[in-house]
Amino acid sequence: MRKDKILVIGSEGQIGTVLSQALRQAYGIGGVVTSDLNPPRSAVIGAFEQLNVLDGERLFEIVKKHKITQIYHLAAMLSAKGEQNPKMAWDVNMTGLLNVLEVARQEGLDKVYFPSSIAVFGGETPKKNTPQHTILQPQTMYGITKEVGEHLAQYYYAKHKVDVRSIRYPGLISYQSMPGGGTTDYAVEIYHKAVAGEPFECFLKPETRLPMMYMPDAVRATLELMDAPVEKLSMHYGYNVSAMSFSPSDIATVLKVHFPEFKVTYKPDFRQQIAESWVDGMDDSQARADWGWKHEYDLGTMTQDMLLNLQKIKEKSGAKI
Ligand code: NAD
Ligand code: AKB
Repeated sequence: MRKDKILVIGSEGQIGTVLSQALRQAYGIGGVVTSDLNPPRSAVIGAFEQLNVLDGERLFEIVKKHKITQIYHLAAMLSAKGEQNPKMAWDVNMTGLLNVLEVARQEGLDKVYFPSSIAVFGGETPKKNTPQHTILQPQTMYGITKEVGEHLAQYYYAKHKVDVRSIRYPGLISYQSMPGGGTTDYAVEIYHKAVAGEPFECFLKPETRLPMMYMPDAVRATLELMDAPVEKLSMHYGYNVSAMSFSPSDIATVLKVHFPEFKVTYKPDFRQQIAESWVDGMDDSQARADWGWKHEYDLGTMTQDMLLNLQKIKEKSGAKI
């Protein structure tokens, strides 16, 4: 087992639920402390600390108490919730990150992980095969906080030698946990509805293509980036990573092969405009060259795995999922 001591902030969310488990496998139960604003939804294996990341003093206390050496900072307000409360999105996403970077600087932590997003793109950003280094004109408060967060990460590395690492995740799809208020959430909900035998009303137009990734690829990307020797990394802000791009109608077509009766209707809302400001797919050659990133899952293989696991959960619970 490795000697690092990890703190996961935002461990009860869509990514935190799965990433914390993977980290415990790598670092041991005693090597990982999970934390969230909300109490844990199920029995926690290992140490858990309730934490509002805006409370810098409490964050310092936890880092000292557990002798933390690395932080995975996942707490944030995502794109759709962020547009409903932009001031709060700025506070949570920016002050939260600044508190994490300050504790890392002052306590001399080894590494920090800060997830960025395709939400940094918008406006004049090239939509197809979006380059690593390009125009960033985010159109949401969430995207603005991710772009500024990337600058802060690079600044803390250059100025204070805080080893911050970051990935621009596409929309993430998982069966273990539900998404927390983003624009790509439909791509998780649609699987749940199909398996439950219920119709699905999509909040995006059928032809809206977005970059997406299956959670096992996202977790592996995160761990591989965090494990990469620092001298291999050409930057300390968001790496583009790609796996697949699809639209609601593409995924509906694939699901209808498995559930011929499955009904999907479309009622676009304010999230349509957010989705239209994002890109279609990213050029991730820098991540591939620097730390050997390579995706595994496409829409077909992800769908097989999602359906298998959701069916198992449904059978186990004996109820609707
Ligand atoms: P989520 O909304 O599912 O989870 C976020 C967690 O943070 C929640 O458990 C919430 O309770 C917690 N939290 C919120 N405010 C907090 C605070 N003040 N203090 C402590 N905890 C707080 O989000 P997620 O999908 O797991 O995303 C994690 C990170 O990855 C975020 O930074 C997000 O921007 C980024 N990301 C996610 C996706 C995706 O598709 N899920 C894509 C791109 C980037
Ligand atoms: C969202 O839709 O807000 C997130 C993201 C792509 O950052 N899933």
